[in-house]
Amino acid sequence: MRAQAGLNLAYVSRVEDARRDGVLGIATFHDAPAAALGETGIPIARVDTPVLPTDAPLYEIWSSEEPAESGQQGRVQFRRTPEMLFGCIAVAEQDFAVQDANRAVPSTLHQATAHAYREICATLETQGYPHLLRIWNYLPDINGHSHGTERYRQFNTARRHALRASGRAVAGSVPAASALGADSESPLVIYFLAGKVAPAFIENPRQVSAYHYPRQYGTDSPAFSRAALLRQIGGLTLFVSGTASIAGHRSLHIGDTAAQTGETLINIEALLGEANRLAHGAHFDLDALAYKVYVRRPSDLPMIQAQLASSLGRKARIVYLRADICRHDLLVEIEATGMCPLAAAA
Ligand code: 3EB
Repeated sequence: MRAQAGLNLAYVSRVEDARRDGVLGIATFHDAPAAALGETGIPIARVDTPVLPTDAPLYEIWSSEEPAESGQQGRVQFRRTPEMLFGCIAVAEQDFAVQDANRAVPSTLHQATAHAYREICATLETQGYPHLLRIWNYLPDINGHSHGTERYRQFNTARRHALRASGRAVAGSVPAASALGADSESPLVIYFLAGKVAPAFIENPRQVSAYHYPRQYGTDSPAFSRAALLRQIGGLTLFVSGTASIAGHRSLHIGDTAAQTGETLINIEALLGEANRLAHGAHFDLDALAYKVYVRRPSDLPMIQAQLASSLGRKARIVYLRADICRHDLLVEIEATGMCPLAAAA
């Protein structure tokens, strides 16, 4: 009998395949007809990033064999099992005050981010899932500027302050994450997985930890880990954060998408090496992960596809999205998830 990893991930393009048993939460991309999913109480994060190459519908489905129930706290919609909680929140910047002539009001993105993170932390606290494992952040106009700074940096400041104000770590025990641009008309959309037990947080020996990036990348460093490894009774789940062509803290291969893709794969391999040292008996292979690839310029897609096909083989599951990446000089970013069932103890 095949042991279940405890948590499952599928990328599907047909809504019928999204209506399966045990679904904890769904992310849809661009115009996936989420209405067809019906009034199921399952949290759905609606992310506005076009699917490449043809803008076909795409559903990212997180599921589990455990009994689950849905709920809502503030603006956070969630579904939880005895072990895990999937949640999502969408916050429109228009909901927040713009400028006050007499006071320096933070940007609307700062306010929306702070609000979202405070609500997420409050939900985890109240529902009893203290460990944030993995979080996906989609910010409209991520490379835009206002208030004298880039919007991604505003997001970093607000995320860091809100985590700290909620009594949480901003370095070390911080979740695996992705932070990408979404359509400029989109709200801030965040979805996440949290658990009752802490994962192992993994850093990349080739990279400075993002939470220790020097100030040239912003006054407040990004609060995320390079990967998180969750151990459940049925198996291990590895969450690899959005990974790019960065060594040390510098972006490499400026303007060269193929070289950036290669460097990114080297970074993911380095993370797999770290994960496998911690996985005791289980093993994650590069070609057995599920990949989500963010492409800044759609015209680069064929080259990236060809390169990943030759590096990862045909077994790897890969989906592609059009998205801006948080540094203007990065052309591609890749996140990944691995599931490794453990044999049930005799
Ligand atoms: C990097 O390595 C690329 O701010 O949550 C990747 C994953 C990146 C997550 C985040 C940012 C984030 O710095 C950018």
